[in-house]
Parts: sequence; C-alpha cells; structure tokens
Amino acid sequence: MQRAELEALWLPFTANRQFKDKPRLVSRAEGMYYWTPEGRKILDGTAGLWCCAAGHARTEITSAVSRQIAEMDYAPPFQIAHPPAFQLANALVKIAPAGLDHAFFTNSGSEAVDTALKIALAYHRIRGEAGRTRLIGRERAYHGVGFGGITVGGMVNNRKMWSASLLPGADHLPHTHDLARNAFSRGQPEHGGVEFADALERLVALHDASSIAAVIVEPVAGSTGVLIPPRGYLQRLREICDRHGILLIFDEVITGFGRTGSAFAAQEFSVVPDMITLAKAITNGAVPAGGVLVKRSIYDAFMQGPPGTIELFHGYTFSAHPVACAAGIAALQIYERDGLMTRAKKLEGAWQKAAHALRELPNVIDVRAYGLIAGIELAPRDGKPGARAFDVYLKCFERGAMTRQTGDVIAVSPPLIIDETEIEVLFGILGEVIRQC
Ligand code: PXG
Repeated sequence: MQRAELEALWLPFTANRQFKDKPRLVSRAEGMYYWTPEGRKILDGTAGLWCCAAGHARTEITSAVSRQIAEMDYAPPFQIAHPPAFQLANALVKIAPAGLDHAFFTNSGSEAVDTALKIALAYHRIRGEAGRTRLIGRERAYHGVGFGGITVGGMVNNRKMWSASLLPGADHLPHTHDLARNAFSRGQPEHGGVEFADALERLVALHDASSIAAVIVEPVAGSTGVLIPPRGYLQRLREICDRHGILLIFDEVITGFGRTGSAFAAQEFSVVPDMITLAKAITNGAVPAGGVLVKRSIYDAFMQGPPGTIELFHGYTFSAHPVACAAGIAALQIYERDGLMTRAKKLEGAWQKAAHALRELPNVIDVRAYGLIAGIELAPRDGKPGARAFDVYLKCFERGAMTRQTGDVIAVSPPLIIDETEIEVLFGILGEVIRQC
C-alpha cells in the first residue's frame, strides 16, 4: 500500500506515525498462522490478541456465520429475540461455574465491564442499599476503555488524560506483582497472596462496607504484562467480599474459554465470583461479541418489580447480534469437541519448559507462565521503559512470530491448538531475538 492510503486510518493503541513509516500488515490467516500481503508466514503467538482460541478461519465458524447472515442478518434485541441468542446463552451457562446461570450480551470486553459495573450498582440500589456506589479495581488492571473500565483500571496512560472525568469514589487494590519474592515462579507464585488480598479489608475499614458495591479483578492480568494470582489471593478476596456484602466480578475477557486450562479461571482457581465478563474468544474472534455471566441471585433481584416493567434500562443495538451468536455457538462446539478448554493443561509441561528456558538469557528478569500464557519481563534498556521489549516485538515479527509487548514485558498467548513443535519454534524465535536486543 502507498503511504497516502495509510493516512485516513487512526490506529488504536498504536504509535501511528511510526507505524505508517514502516507498516506491519497481515492479510490472511489460517490455523496457527498469519500471512503478510507479500506472502510471508507468521506464527501467531497471541491468538490475535487472545481471541482466536481455536486458531484462525475455522470452517465450522465461517459456515455458521454465512448461513446466519443469509438466513437473518440482524434483528433488534429489545422486546424481541431470536433462537441463536438463547442457544448461545444456554451454551455459555452450561460451561460456566455453577450458579452463574444468566448471560447478558455486549459487543466487546469494554462494554461487558461497564455492563457488569452498572448491574452491580443497580443491584444494590434495588435491594435498598443505594449507598453502595464505590467500585474497587486494582493497580495495573486493564478493564477496557469505557469510563467504567478506566475508572477501575490501573494503567496510568489509559487514565491520565481523563483523570478528572472518571467515576466518583473508586479505589484500587495494590497489584500483585512482587518480583523480589516471586520472580521465575512456575504456575501460581507462592508469596503474598493473602497479604495482597487483605488490602481489601483495609479499604473496607477506610470507606466502610456500606459504601462499596463491587470489586473487579482479572484472575490473570494480561495487558499489564501477565500477572498470575499468588496462591490464596482470589480465595481471600472472595472471603472478604462475602463478609461485607460486596460483589466480586472476575474480568475473564482474556482468561475465558480455556486459556488457563479450565473453561474459566474461576473454575481453574476454584473461586466463584458473582459475575464474569467475557469477550474475545467467545466467538473465536470471528465476530465482535462480549457478555456478562451473572449469578442467579442477582438476576432474581431484578425480577421482583411488577411484571411488564423493564427490569434493566441497559443494552446495545448489537446485543446478541445473530451473526455473533452463530459464531459463538460454532466456536463453543469446536472448543468442546476438540477438548480445547483443557488443552492448556496437557501442554503445560512443554509450555513451562520452553518459557523458563529463556531465563538464562541476558536481560531476562522474570518469566511467568500459566496455562497457555507467558510473560517474559526484560530489564529496561538505558532507562527507557519498554524500548527493549518493543525491539524484541518488532524483530520477532520480522523473524516470523507475532508476540505482544506491554511495557518491559513480552506476552505470548497462542491459539490453544498449538502443538509442542510450534511451542518450540515460538520460544526459539523469542530466545534468538532477546539475545540480540
Ligand atoms: N478486560 C480485559 C481483561 C481485557 O484484557 C478488555 C477488558 C477490553 O476488551 P475490548 O474488547 O473492549 O478491547 C480487555 C482487552 C494485550 C491487550 O496486549 C489486551 C486487551 C486489549 C488490548 C491489548 O494483552 N484486552
């Protein structure tokens, strides 16, 4: 493409001018690979940003999508519905942790987060606890880019331009990253779980439980550079929320659908939240969609008013879009049929071994991995945060592997169909590149 043709597009979360000087384009995808317009093959180490769990261009999904778009392209979601919406809700509830048996649909993770936060606030209000308005997030958290999501989020660049416009009254738990004690952990880090979670007890003491609506956390934080919950952390958060009548929301936008080795991280870590937010792999990335899984007691609380009144004044034109639902149903069928929800467990040995082999390389200050996720933290070069990791990311792309860079961390999260040879290739390229950077 010519430089002039690149101008009109404003790319999200991208250094636009740098990108347009040297664009990286992909134009085809299948299975574990992308191809550039020139035909260069690139191993997808990111599942297209955590989306394509079953790999790219699955024919079952493409056929389901084309059948649906021909049959009924769109239908309004308010006061009317269509069978695929119910089918996808039922399929999700079937694999969800027990008790989370209602699904509300959105189009993205950001919308799922804002929906869950709004449900939490409304839930307390309709139950007569209107004072519970405070939302608790966590340092280094990523919950999308809506005002709710950036309020509870904890990544400074995503917040600072809008710091005066965030939702009022929010507070944040400390993040759980503890390099001094937990560097090079395999699986869940040993240290600090209970102690980090007990910070919630201090926020309750500071603000009083009667002002707190909900706590939202990513069970494994992704965007901030792969933070795996230390042992006991999520359990302790659950206990404290229960003690004080606070709702616990797991943002499973990246951990949902087998990424950790269970369908949801809630099951993997044996902690059941009150709501789960979803997106990305819900349709294998084929069509935008997201959703919130909600506990029955929350749904029931809304169903108390006089019949005929709308219980929740919230929803999107594209909630439960028929084409997204068709993609979602087909994706879930593949995940189940091919055992993808638990495949990360089978590959865990090979994954951990390959990731931790990078430990010996220069400038690698941490390797952390869980399920089919890994984060490799690098020492910043010349005091410039992120510069070395960005170089690694660029060189990996040139060498034929797509990875993700965030700060000083390289994150990888391939499609769950990856095999042991591809794992070796991915970490092999990463290793060679890190040596040069
Ligand atoms: N919650 C979490 C936990 C996410 O990871 C969102 C919400 C927002 O989803 P939408 O669909 O609105 O983008 C996300 C998004 C990365 C990376 O590098 C991850 C995301 C977005 C951009 C980059 O890991 N996740």
